[in-house]
Amino acid sequence: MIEPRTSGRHGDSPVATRAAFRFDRHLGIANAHVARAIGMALAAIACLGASVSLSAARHRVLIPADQPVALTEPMRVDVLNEAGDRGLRIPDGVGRGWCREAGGSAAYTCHVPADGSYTLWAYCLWGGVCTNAVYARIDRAPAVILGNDPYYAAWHWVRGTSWPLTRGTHTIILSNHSDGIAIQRLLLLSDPADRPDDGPASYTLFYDGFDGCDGGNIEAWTLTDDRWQVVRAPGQVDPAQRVLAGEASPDGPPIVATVGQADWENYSLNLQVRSTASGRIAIGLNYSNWDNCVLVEWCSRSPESSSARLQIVRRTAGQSVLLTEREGSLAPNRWQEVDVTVDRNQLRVRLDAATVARVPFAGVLEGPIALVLAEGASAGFDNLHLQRTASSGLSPDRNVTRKTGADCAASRCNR
Ligand SMILES: [Ca+2]
Repeated sequence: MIEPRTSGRHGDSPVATRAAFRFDRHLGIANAHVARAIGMALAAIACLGASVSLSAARHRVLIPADQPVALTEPMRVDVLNEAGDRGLRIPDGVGRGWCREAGGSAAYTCHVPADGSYTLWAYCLWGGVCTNAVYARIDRAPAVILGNDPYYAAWHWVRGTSWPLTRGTHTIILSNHSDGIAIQRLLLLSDPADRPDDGPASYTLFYDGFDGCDGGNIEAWTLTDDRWQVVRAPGQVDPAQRVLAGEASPDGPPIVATVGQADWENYSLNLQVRSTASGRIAIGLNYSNWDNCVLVEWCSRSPESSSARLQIVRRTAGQSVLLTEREGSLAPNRWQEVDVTVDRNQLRVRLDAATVARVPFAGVLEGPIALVLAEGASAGFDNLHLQRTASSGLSPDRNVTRKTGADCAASRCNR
């Protein structure tokens, strides 16, 4: 069993650049069809704050984004495509809210027909890796980030946070997180398994491609030491891509990179990994701390073992229980994709879409995750994506074109 260092600090932020957001005329045409389809599907409820009851306990509240009750620059109501659909836009280059370069907000009122927990969805168009989010809050609740998903230059639904709401009138406020964004509709759904009728949907809980315009991405992480770096990695298809790379010493302690919050739950994990030196490469799940987590570990051949193997280990109060062990390894110097999901009380690990391990698992993936390197291992990680797992068999719709995102052009915030 590998043991980590316990000290932690944030890593250096990547200097990055920022993509110009361009409204694509062809995109406008293509998405006009989607928009019209959605418009017809929702025609019965297409009025400000209108709601329909789909069953006794299932409600939808649609809020067209072009009808704010209050609006401050640089947010504006604009025509968003060649079909003439209108909505909310923050033009590109007017300032990023999260950097406090600009403000801007839009307020909407809506009527909620019954008490319940409502999930906010928004039909959005993001420009790129630096222009893919807004802040959203309702009434006096704290603002949360809506978006930060890796689907660019294509209209799609984004699943946001959920709020407990009482029957009656509420106010949703969107405010400037990133410039270069557009939103056509907001939708509150009382059933967590419900989703908008049409159009692709993103269930992103957290995404990091380490190409951040700002250094903000890596600041979400806690790194044990400077053996973790965000670097331009050889071997990526796009040489401008940055990745999180770590290099453990053969004799030193494991190095660990963690990200996540205690209230993250019910998600699946997808990431890319490229092993560049053998040793132990692990993904820590449900990572309260080193003594309390589940480890998916690839272990190289060693004096103790004649074969490379994959282990899944549950650690509870520092005690380890081996859940499964089988032969298997990561290919050297090649990007591979790892999926970890929990479904029907089984934890399943897939490598390049092939199932490589499956073990009984009570509960869900929840809380932070960790990347661990030990015994001389080095590896790069990229495109770490946590997606909310819908509770009733819904799976994330991955039909949206997944672009790597243009490099961001401006440096980080001046803070
Ligand atoms: Ca990347």
